[in-house]
Amino acid sequence: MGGAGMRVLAAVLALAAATRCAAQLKQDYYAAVCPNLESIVQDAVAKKVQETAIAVGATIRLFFHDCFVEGCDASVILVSTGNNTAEKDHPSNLSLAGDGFDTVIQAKAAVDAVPQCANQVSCADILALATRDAIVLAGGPTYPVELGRLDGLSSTSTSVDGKLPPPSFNLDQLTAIFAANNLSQTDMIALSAAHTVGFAHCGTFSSRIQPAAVDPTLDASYAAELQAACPAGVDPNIALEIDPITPHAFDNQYFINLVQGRGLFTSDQVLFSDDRSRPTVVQWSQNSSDFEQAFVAAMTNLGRVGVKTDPSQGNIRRDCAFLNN
Ligand code: HEM
Ligand SMILES: *[C@@H]1O[C@H](CO)[C@@H](O)[C@H](O)[C@H]1NC(C)=O
Ligand SMILES: *[C@@H]1O[C@H](CO)[C@@H](O)[C@H](O)[C@H]1NC(C)=O
Ligand SMILES: *[C@@H]1O[C@H](CO)[C@@H](O)[C@H](O)[C@H]1NC(C)=O
Ligand SMILES: CC(=O)N[C@H]1CO[C@H](CO)[C@@H](O)[C@@H]1O
Repeated sequence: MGGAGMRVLAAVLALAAATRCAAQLKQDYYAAVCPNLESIVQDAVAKKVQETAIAVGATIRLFFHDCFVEGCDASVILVSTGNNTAEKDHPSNLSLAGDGFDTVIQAKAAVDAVPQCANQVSCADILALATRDAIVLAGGPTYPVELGRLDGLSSTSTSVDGKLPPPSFNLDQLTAIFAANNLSQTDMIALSAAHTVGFAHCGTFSSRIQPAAVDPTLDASYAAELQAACPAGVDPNIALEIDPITPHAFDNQYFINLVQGRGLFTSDQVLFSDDRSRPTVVQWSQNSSDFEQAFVAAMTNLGRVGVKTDPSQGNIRRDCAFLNN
């Protein structure tokens, strides 16, 4: 075959591969092996959230970190071993709350307790389902979850470097790191609204509230509240609600806060400060159904990032925290 023919063939194969990858996740992936999967996971997540509402934010953030490092493959759940420091022990794991991990462990145990389902469902898919269920339990929109992800075969601390956005990022940096994950700027703005629930430690925003140089994009009275709550600046033991107005509700209050100069991180407030994203923030602050529609689309896209569907790339872990041996 000539060079041109090769190139055409390569292009056709690449297209076929891309199409196949996108098409391989499907809602009813486990219909035959575990028909009640959705309700089993939902019940387990509801039980966990009833025990501690902290599990809501913790689970949602865990899913985000999983997908942005090596794809949505539950690699973030693996623990470090004698030979290997895992993703979760990277310094920027910064406080991935233990209740997120436990939500997945509990849901996995509930799935495996049903003989038909035992060891049939990946931890990556259980995390994707649990995230949706946590959002719904907090009053957010429901959406169908695509399934069929395999669990990854490795997890290394070094693979986290540069993959997660720090709270100091500006709009261009945020847009670029989401684009690297096939997510649009609109997806990025919508997904940032996950900060409508959950907690943040003082050190993640302390640079914005230095008495000598308070970030001018921050509302003055909110800045004073934050200074009072984080007097020493970076006390690692203090965490505040990211959305103090409706901290437990998954709603569009996040965008209302941004319009009022009450975004907690630089990366939150910049979505309003920057002319290019402000119209979207204003729109979603005024229309929660428009926000919910964009959020559902963005979560679906997030759930497709780097997924592994070929048996050479992954498997179904028996214990989410350990590789099968
Ligand atoms: C846009 C860039 C993002 C940045 C810079 C960012 C940064 C952060 C930081 C610094 C924290 C506080 C961690 C702590 O101090 O404990 C946090 C918490 C959180 N983030 Fe993000 N995040 C981003 C996007 C996302 C996305 C896309 C999601 C999910 C869709 C998400 C969900 C959460 C949740 C739910 C919490 C609260 C966690 C808890 O209560 O345990 N974040 N984020
Ligand atoms: C560590 O590596 C050694 C040699 O490569 C191997 O024999 C051992 O099983 C590994 N231990 C763990 C806990 O992975
Ligand atoms: C929100 O936008 C939709 C169209 O996307 C419109 O049908 C609806 O009336 C709007 N709701 C509010 C409260 O403005
Ligand atoms: C982004 O999409 C392209 C084309 O579908 C795909 O080849 C690539 O693996 C995707 N990247 C991620 C991080 O999912
Ligand atoms: C929850 C968790 O795994 N936290 C770890 C994050 O990383 C630091 C530093 O590497 C560890 O000390 C934490 O235990």
